Amino acid sequence: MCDVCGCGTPSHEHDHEHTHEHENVKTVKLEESLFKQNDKYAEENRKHFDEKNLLAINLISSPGSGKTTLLEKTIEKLKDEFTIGVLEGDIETERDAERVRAKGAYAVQLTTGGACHLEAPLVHKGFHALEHQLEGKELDVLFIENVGNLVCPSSFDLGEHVRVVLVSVPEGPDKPAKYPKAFTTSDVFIITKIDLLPHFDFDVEKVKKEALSLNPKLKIFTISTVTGEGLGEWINYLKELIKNKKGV
Ligand SMILES: Nc1nc2c(ncn2[C@@H]2O[C@H](COP(=O)(O)OP(=O)(O)OP(=O)(O)O)[C@@H](O)[C@H]2O)c(=O)[nH]1
Ligand SMILES: [Mg+2]
Repeated sequence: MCDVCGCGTPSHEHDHEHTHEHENVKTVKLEESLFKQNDKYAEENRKHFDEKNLLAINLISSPGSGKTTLLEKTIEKLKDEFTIGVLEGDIETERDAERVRAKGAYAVQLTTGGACHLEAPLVHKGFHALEHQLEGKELDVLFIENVGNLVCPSSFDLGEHVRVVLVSVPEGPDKPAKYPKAFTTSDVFIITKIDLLPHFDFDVEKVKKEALSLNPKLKIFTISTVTGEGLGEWINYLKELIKNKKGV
């Protein structure tokens, strides 16, 4: 069960009618304290990353939008120049961590056991576990792949420097309008699977415009990991950010 949004909680059925104001009050207080606890850890994480001149990037999207595939391609392109760490958030399995390890990144799988988003304390723990793998090396960049979900991850600061939201062409053009918080809290928006544009009714310019109307500061990329289109711009952008963070 997800502690915050309660997904997976059995439904609260009655054969009588009454309100639950007392329960609502408790829920609000619990949520406030969970967010406070999360923010405290997020700040600690960010401080820790800053001390190490390490760039941290949080990737959020619906399941299957192409987060791990983009990471695989990104690692291939950056691994000769930079030391890369990945924290892989999933409800179950080690599969995504195995995929990125196979490309040359250090990786730790964070399994939430049901929760639909990552929280800062788990990232804190995962980062220390990752440091144990490094054998004296220093990471240059840390990617955090959030649990596939376009709603809850937007509410949790993990201590990242850059938040990236991805939407794939088959998901449809209405995602910015329907899930605005994912866009208002992100720095970068990537439209993925653009090789599939000929098969879907997806007007890229209209989607970009809608996303920018929610957040004019969004940096936007359009990428296909199949054809490689747009990958170069993304890689150049990352290289610049990593170098700035390292101060070189
Ligand atoms: N056609 C096409 N398929 C893609 C592209 N990128 C990823 N895919 C496919 O999309 C599917 C899901 O990709 P993943 O990278 O596993 O997606 P994800 O966002 O990591 O999924 P979760 O971790 O489950 O949330 C896979 O079958 C990929 O091969 C792309 O650019 N074009
Ligand atoms: Mg994945």
